[in-house]
Amino acid sequence: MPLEQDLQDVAIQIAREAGELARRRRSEGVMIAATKSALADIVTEADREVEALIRTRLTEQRPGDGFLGEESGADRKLAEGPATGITWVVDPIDGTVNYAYGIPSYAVSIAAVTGSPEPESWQALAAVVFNPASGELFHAARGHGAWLDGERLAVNAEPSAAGALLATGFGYDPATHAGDLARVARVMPLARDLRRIGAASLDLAFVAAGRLDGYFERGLQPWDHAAGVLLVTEAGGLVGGGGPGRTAGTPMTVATGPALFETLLRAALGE
Ligand code: LIP
Repeated sequence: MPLEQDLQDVAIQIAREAGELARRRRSEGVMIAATKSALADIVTEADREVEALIRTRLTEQRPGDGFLGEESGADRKLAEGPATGITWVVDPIDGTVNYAYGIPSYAVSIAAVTGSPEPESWQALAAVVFNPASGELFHAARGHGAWLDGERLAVNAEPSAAGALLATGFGYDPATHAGDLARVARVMPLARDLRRIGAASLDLAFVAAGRLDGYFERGLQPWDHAAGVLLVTEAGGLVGGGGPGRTAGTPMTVATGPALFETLLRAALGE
């Protein structure tokens, strides 16, 4: 079996177990453990517990790989470069605020990347985005397509004449909101409507599935977009942003079908 598909299978199995734990903890009641970059940037006990489970399973099944997780950061191996050249980039519960409020739009996001652990230069080989509340598991292996429940996914080639159905998000730092709202005002002329789903991994999965024509957001961290980006590109979409060489990353992430890409990227970047 090609490495990409082997890694995808490992990620699918672990995402299912991790998602089940997240869903169970949700039903038992959510404990806020701490706040991070801002008062609104919360971490729950479940975020930490689910990440620890994923890390344990990966160490059991893929001992030589590196790990970059939202809640536990990079491990020692990253600095030296993982023996296998593979790094797992993990967001245990993407959409933590949705999770805390009981909105069933959150996901376990797991990606296997190779090359340097910098989003600008890594190459994603396998990806899983699993929403345990809906039971939907989106997955992709590089060169083998993006899938949901056995259906091959494809982005919308171009939006309808009514305009594009777009999604976006806002960071936790209130000081960034005015700029984000100005960006929305620049983009709205392209849109038939806007969605704020609250989890970048699901926004990207929905672009891959053709449920959205496009998505744009400033301020994403590597674990927010690592898996979703491979879903979009394996579904025939384009991803870019404000990073070096217009790569996706914290400055800006844009994902759409081919027809809308340049227009949305320019509007999002204010070019
Ligand atoms: C969230 C992203 C979302 C963004 C939020 C937050 P988290 O990630 O998925 O797109 O708008 O500000 O970054 O914190 O739930 O893992």
